[in-house]
Amino acid sequence: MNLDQFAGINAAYVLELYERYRQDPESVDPATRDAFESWTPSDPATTDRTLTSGASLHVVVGAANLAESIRRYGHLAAHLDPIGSTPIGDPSLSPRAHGITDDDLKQLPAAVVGGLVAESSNSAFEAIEKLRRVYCGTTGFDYAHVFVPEERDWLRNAAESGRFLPPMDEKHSTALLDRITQVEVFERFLHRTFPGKTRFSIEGLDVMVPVLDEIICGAADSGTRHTLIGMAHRGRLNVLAHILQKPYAQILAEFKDPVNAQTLRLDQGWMGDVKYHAGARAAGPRGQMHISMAPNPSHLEAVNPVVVGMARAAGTVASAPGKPRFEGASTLPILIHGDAAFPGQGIVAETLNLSRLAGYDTDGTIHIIANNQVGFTATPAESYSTSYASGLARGFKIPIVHVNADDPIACLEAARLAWEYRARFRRDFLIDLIGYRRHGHNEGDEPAFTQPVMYKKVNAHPTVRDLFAKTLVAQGTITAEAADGLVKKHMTTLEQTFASLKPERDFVAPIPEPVPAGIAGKTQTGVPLSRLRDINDALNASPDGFSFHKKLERGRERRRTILNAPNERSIDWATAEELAFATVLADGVPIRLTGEDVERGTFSHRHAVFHDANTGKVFIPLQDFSQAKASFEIHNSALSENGVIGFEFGYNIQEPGRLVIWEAQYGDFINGAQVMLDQFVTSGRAKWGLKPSLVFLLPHGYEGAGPEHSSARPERILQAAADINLRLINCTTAAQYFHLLRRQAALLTIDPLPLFVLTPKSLLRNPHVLSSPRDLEEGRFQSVIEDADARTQVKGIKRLVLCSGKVYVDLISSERRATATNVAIARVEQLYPFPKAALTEVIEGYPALEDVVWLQEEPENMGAWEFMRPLLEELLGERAPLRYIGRTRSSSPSEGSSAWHQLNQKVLVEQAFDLDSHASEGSMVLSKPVRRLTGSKR
Ligand SMILES: Cc1ncc(C[n+]2csc(CCOP(=O)(O)OP(=O)(O)O)c2C)c(N)n1
Repeated sequence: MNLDQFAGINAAYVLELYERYRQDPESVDPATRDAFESWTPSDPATTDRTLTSGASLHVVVGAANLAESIRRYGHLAAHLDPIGSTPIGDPSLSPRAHGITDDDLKQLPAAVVGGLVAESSNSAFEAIEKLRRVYCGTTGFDYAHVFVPEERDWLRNAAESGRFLPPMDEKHSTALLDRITQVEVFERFLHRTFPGKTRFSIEGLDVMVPVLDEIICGAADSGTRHTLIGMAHRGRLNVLAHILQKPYAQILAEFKDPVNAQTLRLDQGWMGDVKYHAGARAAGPRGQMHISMAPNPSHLEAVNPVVVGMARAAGTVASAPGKPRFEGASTLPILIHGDAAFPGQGIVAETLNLSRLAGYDTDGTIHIIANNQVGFTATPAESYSTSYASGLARGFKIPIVHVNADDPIACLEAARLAWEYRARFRRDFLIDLIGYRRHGHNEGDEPAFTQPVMYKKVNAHPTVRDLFAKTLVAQGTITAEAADGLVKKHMTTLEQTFASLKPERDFVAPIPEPVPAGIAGKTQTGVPLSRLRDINDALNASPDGFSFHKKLERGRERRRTILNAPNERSIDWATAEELAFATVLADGVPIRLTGEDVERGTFSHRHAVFHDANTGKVFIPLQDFSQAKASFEIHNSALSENGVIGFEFGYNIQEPGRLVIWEAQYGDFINGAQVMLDQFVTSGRAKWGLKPSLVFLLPHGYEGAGPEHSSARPERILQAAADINLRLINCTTAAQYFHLLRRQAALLTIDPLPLFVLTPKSLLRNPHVLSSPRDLEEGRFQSVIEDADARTQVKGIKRLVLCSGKVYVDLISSERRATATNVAIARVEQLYPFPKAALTEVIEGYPALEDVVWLQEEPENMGAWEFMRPLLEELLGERAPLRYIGRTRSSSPSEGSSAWHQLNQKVLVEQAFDLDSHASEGSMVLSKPVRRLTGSKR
């Protein structure tokens, strides 16, 4: 190849490659390496090799590199800070760094710079100047990390063409000024009327509202039906008022916080929440769109996966059998982040990681960092290790636009670009909206204690409305009087609303409907055997030409006849689950099941997804049987708990008519999602009137696997249990599980509650959990299962052992069981709501009780004991003393050694049957009478 034949930009490129090759021959591909080995370029400094334009090569290379540097690093020199800090800049942005001068550029054709700016320029100098205006003005386009060439080209073109700049004729400019005025006046009014009251004002980032207008209008014009917004405290009231159209009267009434409204709420077990956490729903522009703001807790960024899950649900069509259909264009999630919280909170990364995964993708979330350059009192240097607050998004290849919040036109351009990019590429986009915080963290806070220099500048800085009004007046677009008139107009509206306010009338709290009593216990969940058989046949029919793994084929063979003998205990846990799912689908309720490795099941028991042994092709029986009337979806999740539980919670509350199930790998790992459980799942009803019905399958049980693979921490769930806000189940038979799942599906619309199920590990294959087909046909979920063997000799029973879950099987498998005829064992299958009536009936069935034992595998300070104790004491009264048998108090949930576990487990079982001896030498098991707690009624 004759390398000297290249000219212009091509020559520059060849020289650049050559330079790379000289420094590291391995850095170029082998063909290029071969060509360079036999080539010596002329020295541009001495030989003046000319291009077709007559310029020397090194000037062309310099110009091309300068243009590339501006496109890549121009944002570092952009004027992004409204209060005027100096941009850090970058040496590569000056011609000198590339060995050229402005005069050199003036001699070069614009084509060297490339792109749209070149087409309208007479020289490279002119084109470079235009690039500087684009990349180093008040917008910093930061997209070089986007690896998809088509996207990068589109972004470059979008930035350099200016085609997303908003129209700024008189009508549009005035409308924008009016909107910014409305935003500012609302805050000024609240500041004046409720001095010192916390409102987390938007001031300094006022343009966030018109930015949202622009995105939402873009979406509405494209037919989006749902916009779902998640945001923290900053600017929330303003967004609620102006984007969600929450009436001023309602917001002002909340500031008044009327006492009688509070009383009303408490009477109903309804606690409510502070005003800057509440959500809202509204019809959007053009009427066809719904805009929702999810309620969120103080825990910053925790709402992110919830909103994304809501968007996924809103865009999913689940009413037809098979795989559900996701229509991304119908739904738009918008997340507004804090500049300290975005880089600081891990949930942000967990949520971003979901953005491109099947089953979680929303066709793009638009992110806005409400960047006021301070986090409470912490500086950016104290808050993040990345160059920008948005740094994390780069790793996810999300295009970023940093923009100065004092330039409303640049901000609207960013918003329009964000929407168009999202619509076209169906991926996330981030606007880093850089402003300042007008007051302290809240309005009563003194920011000058910690940021004295910054606040000298802020206090002297005009508002964005002032600045924009001045610009429009100077341009002659509007008169100063007309600009002032806008302020008066909005102030008058607020003053009049306040004057006619009746807080007791205007205070609107979404009081949840009372929980219907007793429905759950009466729900019929049996399925006729003939129907079960039809469905089972359909599930086990093999698709033509599909090769199952040999072992799995054998399992399917067995499954084909599993319902043949109605009274034979043939139904195992996995079969019960699949039949429950299939019958729920046949009843027309869609199902979504997710979690780590759920498709196969952690314990290789589920096999909801088969892989052809030869081709790897996938077959999902629950998506492919004729009786189904609704969709089934199942996804192995990312390795996350907090993020994915938040997502499923959001999905669930958005589409409450679907059965949404999340399974933990081991129940223990749910504590990684404690924020989601505490802040959303268990308290969402009391705080915001939400009615979640998310199902958690939590493998639980002491089997010697160690402290991190034993306990799903039921004590934490029970600690959060009050006002009938959840159900906690630890069931012991396949039929119970079948009825439980079917009951949950039946209650979704009439008595929804989150359902926590402590699920088995070893019991998955234990004959003791097997049920008969008849049990599926006739039974229903039982909150307590009494001792069927002991019923015949009730008068001889001296001890009633109450226990829950797998330990029951340990007890009945013991050889002591046969001889201990004076001990009855009842299983508490439902831990919450406390099954008072069922337990009373069991206890009353034994007239000669000498004690009642609560027996558990968990240490005394864990498991259900501390929750059960006062309830059992109250129930027992003077009838019989209460005894505790279980492990002693411990800081770790279980032994780290299998041998030690077995020893303790053996003693535990022996103690249950041993009415006299309480010594447990060498073990950590305790059998102790319980001294009555005084006044411990619940
Ligand atoms: C998870 C969590 N940790 C701590 C806090 C306490 N807190 C409330 S606001 C705040 C600062 C947030 O800064 P930033 O993200 O920049 O948002 P800004 O308030 O400046 O808008 C902190 C630390 C919280 N609410 N949530």
